[in-house]
Amino acid sequence: MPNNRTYSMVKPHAVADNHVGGILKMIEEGGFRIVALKKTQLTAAQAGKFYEVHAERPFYGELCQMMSEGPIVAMILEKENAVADFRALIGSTDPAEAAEGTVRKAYAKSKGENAVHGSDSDENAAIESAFFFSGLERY
Ligand code: IDP
Repeated sequence: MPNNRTYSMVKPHAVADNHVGGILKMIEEGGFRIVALKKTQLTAAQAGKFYEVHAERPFYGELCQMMSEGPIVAMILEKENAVADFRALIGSTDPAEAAEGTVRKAYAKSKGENAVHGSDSDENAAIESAFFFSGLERY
């Protein structure tokens, strides 16, 4: 995975509330190209695997439940400096601290239900993209 790519997903509450279009619009207007995109649903076990770095955190159980309660929209995004620029576009984890103009300011409901995921490093972007998208898919 080149350094100009990141992995993102629209979280279940935002999919359920029909915010996929609005979020994708912010992402495209933020200068990102959608390289790969799919709607799918995680099992609690798959969510647990995806977020296993947080296994010791007190919110882990709640996070796995929340991420598996409905469909998500998974995507690989491309832009120069993708990981850092995407973290800036989505804003702080806690929407109360997210800046105006960020995706989480617009669509997050709480620190847990914060609308979107964004990889925190190039290494994790590659791991997370491979979790959802096969290398055999053409993108
Ligand atoms: P990030 O998504 O902004 O990188 P992380 O600290 O990596 O934030 O946490 C991963 C996800 O875990 C968050 O996006 C959020 O959904 C959830 N989360 C983080 N902190 C809390 C919390 O204090 N309560 C409930 N959920 C949380």
